[in-house]
Amino acid sequence: ESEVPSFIASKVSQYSCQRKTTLNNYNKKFTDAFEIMAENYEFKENEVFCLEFLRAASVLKFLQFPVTRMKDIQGLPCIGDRVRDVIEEIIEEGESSRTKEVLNDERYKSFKQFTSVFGVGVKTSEKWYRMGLRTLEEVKANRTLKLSKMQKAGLLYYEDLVSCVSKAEADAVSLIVKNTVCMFLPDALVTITGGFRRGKKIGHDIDFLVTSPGLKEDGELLHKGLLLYCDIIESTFVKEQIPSRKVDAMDHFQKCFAILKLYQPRVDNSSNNTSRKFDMAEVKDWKAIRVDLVITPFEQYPYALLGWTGSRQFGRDLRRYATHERKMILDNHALYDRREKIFLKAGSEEEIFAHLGLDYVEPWERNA
Ligand code: DGT
Ligand code: MG
Repeated sequence: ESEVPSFIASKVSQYSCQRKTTLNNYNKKFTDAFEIMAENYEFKENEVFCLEFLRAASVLKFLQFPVTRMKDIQGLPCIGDRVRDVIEEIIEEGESSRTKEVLNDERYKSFKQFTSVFGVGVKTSEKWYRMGLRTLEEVKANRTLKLSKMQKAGLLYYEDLVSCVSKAEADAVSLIVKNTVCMFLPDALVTITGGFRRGKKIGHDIDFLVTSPGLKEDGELLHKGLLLYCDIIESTFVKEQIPSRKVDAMDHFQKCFAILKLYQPRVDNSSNNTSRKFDMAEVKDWKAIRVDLVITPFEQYPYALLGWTGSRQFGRDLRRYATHERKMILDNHALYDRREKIFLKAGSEEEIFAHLGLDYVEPWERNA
């Protein structure tokens, strides 16, 4: 047949925004290990080592074949010595002793539990760990802790929230959100972003972007009732604000980290009709679901869409690429050309890629 382009490791870009990464991962064995290592460094607030493992994971997710020999990774970018050691051990032993150590580490195990609660990050986990707390049971039993509203909600709906969101649930919530938003804002554009837009079948939350051609500066949309728990962050965007250079900076949109009550038809597993009446009263017929709603001005919508579609690594690399290769600054609101001292307008994601001189990458190819 015609020429199959042979794979040249040294031609692989160090930026994931110049690679196409689908959900088809041939190297899960390695990337799972890297992600555990990265998470442990995140818990230790060692950003450099954390990013090193996340970048390496992203490169291996891109490969169209499973790595079986050290020769397979020769010439690839973002594979430092620490990463190489883990790969070597997995190839030889089938697993990594470093990763196993992390999984058995008391601090890692506690942080993993603590951060699984909505509203609890590394900072809070650190505080609890220093207080001698080790498990969520201990956290719940501790009467002296001052929990935020968000954390209280996180614990109250914990079981529902840790069980992931399915695509079917995302579609159901999407209908509800669209219908509700359209009651207040008839010409609204409501788009699912995050992992579901990248084609994932499960997620930890559902991310939505809301805009409309006539959207006022501060939509009062979020201040109307629909949510079980809602932490509304008001917009802090200032017009013509130069994008932030920080790769992981939060954006300035009005947004809401919410928990939505999704009513679900009950699945009746009991064949025993006598117990049924009793069960029906007990069974909860809804599930708590984490939803992020982001409200954006119409002109910023393509930038917000690109930023919120992710993946996180893809977004980081887009910004890093803009800064280092184009002397531009990209964030979720705008793209600023530092040489020309102008903001580059865009009506679609395609136009943003074009401004950056990048080939367009489809959402399902952004699973870096
Ligand atoms: P998931 O929900 O765990 O299945 O995976 P994703 O990819 O949907 O991740 P998620 O929901 O945490 O965030 C969606 C995207 O939005 C993520 O890829 C990057 C972006 N994003 C979320 N939060 C922030 C933030 O605080 N700052 C910035 N710059 N971007 C964010
Ligand atoms: Mg998400």
